[in-house]
Amino acid sequence: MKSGFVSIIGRPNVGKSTLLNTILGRKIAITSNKPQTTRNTIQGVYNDDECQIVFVDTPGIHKPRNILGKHLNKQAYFSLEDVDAVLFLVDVTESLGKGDMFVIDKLKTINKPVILILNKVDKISKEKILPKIEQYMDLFNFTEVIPLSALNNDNVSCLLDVLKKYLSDSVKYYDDEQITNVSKEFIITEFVREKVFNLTDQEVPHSVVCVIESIEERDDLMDIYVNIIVDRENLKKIIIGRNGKMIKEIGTRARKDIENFFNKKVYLNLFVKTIKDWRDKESYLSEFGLKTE
Ligand SMILES: Nc1nc2c(ncn2[C@@H]2O[C@H](COP(=O)(O)OP(=O)(O)OP(=O)(O)O)[C@@H](O)[C@H]2O)c(=O)[nH]1
Ligand SMILES: [Mg+2]
Repeated sequence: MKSGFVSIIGRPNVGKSTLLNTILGRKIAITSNKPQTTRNTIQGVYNDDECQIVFVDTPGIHKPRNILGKHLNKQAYFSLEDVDAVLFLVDVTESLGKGDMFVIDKLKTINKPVILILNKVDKISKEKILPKIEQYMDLFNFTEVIPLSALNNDNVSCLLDVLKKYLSDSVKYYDDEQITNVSKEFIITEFVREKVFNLTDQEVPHSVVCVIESIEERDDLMDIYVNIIVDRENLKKIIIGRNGKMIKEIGTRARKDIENFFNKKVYLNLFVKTIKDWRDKESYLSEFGLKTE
């Protein structure tokens, strides 16, 4: 039995969380077509007969323009410590640019095997992949290069095989049935936040924080109350939608994910509040790496 930690890093929106979910065969990390979806590092545990690999999904690394940006990068950088290997994910449909250089500069400061993952190969023709690999290899000495499609689960098993040779330990960090380190509360609020990301426009989701009010559990039933906190009154209106249509859709979709995850029947009650009406300003601000004065 071999075991180890592997960090998944890269620019925002390249498919890091999608890859984690595909590897685990279960959805634990939220995904969206908007950058900066992931705000916290999340560990996902992969087990097979030969190994246990703890994957660390991270917020996308980018040139920070504000305190939230710095906060997200810091978490991603932190994940580079104490891991056996690093997966550097790139979106093969995007051209290599300043954003990649920003991450590669960081990779140069760590002394770890880094595997280049060219993700989203389902979106381009095969002949275009090789020149991409050459471009990246000119910039950094990646120990391996693996093209794959996280979304279509294409070539992901090859990545798992390759990773086995990098595992340095032989202890199990997690019990077989435990698939993540994050709490029940975190998973629930993330599923709600994901629906806000997926159903609203660009400006809305980035100021959203979801907080559990209460969870009551009886037998195979969960009664859950979640507050959706935003920083402006007009965002509250957008999230509620005309005649409550939007909040209803967010609730229906989030409930399905929560039911699937916990395998229980769920009653999900959502409330939208603005930060000025919210009792716990500190927890809202800390999501963005901010503090109250
Ligand atoms: N076509 C295609 N789309 C993909 C693939 N992998 C991910 N995506 C899409 O890319 C978008 C971003 O995926 P995420 O997994 O949220 O990306 P991320 O790197 O975790 O993003 P951040 O958390 O914001 O840093 C989503 O719309 C995914 O469905 C892939 O292999 N092929
Ligand atoms: Mg993500």
